[in-house]
Amino acid sequence: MAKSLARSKELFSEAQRFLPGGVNSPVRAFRGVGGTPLFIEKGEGASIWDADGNRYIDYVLSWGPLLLGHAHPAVVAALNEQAARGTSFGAPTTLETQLAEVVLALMPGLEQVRFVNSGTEATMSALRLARAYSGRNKIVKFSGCYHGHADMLLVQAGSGVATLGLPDSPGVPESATASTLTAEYNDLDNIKALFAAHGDDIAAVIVEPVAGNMGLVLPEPGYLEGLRKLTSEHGALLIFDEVMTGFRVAPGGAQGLWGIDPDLTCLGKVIGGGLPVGAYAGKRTIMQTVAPAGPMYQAGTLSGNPLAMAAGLTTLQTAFAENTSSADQNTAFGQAAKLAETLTDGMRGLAEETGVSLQTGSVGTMFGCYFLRAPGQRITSYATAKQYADTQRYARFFWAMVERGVYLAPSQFEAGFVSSAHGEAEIAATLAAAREALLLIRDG
Ligand code: KE4
Repeated sequence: MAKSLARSKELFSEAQRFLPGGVNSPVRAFRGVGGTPLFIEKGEGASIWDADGNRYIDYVLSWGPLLLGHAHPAVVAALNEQAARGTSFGAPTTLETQLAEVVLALMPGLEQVRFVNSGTEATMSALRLARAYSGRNKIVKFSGCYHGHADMLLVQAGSGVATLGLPDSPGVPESATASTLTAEYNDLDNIKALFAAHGDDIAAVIVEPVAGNMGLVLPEPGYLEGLRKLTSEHGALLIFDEVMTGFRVAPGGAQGLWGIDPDLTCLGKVIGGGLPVGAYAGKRTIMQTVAPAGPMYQAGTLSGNPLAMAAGLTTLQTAFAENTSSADQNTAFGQAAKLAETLTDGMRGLAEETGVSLQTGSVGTMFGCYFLRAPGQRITSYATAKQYADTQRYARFFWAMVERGVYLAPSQFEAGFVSSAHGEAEIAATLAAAREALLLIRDG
């Protein structure tokens, strides 16, 4: 029986009176899949409930932050306890030191960290730091990679901008992007040519080590190592934007998974456990450039906010604590990663069974699922994502899954996430729904 979404429709038209597009972030408006966005009223564990009371298994998880799922008791308790002691002081608290210690312990290549309030602030500040430290101006990003909405980065961004078809946004002055070079992801020759032309003036290369904003695209074997070698040879800093991949693809992020040592790392999402946080981190010699230790200015009223620190600290401590109760000494993270693999293995089996062409895979607790226009196509970059991804078919699949109680990213150019609150039952129910949905869109 079709789900009633009447209340979401009402709330959306009311929201549009007060908020541009009725939302506070474009991708939430469902332009990538059409129809009315679901207004969510509650989340608990792996589930969310919309304003009409419909329940869904959630694979968006606030776009990655909720590694433990919604309203995890330990996170809620930590927030309640801290709130009762005060929500913000604008002064140092030991919570910031504690979270920094845990982050640096999980990512041993990092020596110092600065907390900010979003991933956008993290990448914007890391690039300013790279320019301040190197004395150079140019920066390099990759088509299809998204690093937040700072002016200098809104050129051929992935994610929301790709979905909205805005290759670069109005309001971004030429001067802001004049020093931003764009290269092709997974193409070492392309960036080598760029360095040959501009090498001495490139301050930094910023990259999503696993691309999650054009759908899920893994680095080709040797690609990240190639970027590391090239940037070192030319004296440019390598910045890993691990806002999404940090503590999601592996306990030590992509840098831990593949043993790459970037000069700077951007973090966000998981380290805030659902509260607004971002961070940029790196070698002490570089981070000592940041005010007040050094001359590079960056500041924030709510940076290191006690509530966000408490939620992030509890999330990381809970996710990576050895689960001594289970025989296989698993961690909550390890369980979620196993389920992501089970999900995408299952999707590959369903693609075989139904004859629908999919490109699907997982890295740790992150996964992707492209609907391909024809069998045998392989998406390895933004150009191939735009060429091969069947966004119409994805949209039909998305709504067929909503109908069956599963909430996926409302855009083909996004990644999905599993939490430690998901279990075998959720994965089995999701695959059963996917089988029906694939048969429906195959024949429909
Ligand atoms: P925020 O400013 O949205 O906290 O972080 C920006 C950002 C930076 N770097 C990476 C790799 C990111 O994925 C993001 C933000 N991710 C999107 C999801 N594709 C956030 C969702 C949204 O824009 O509403």
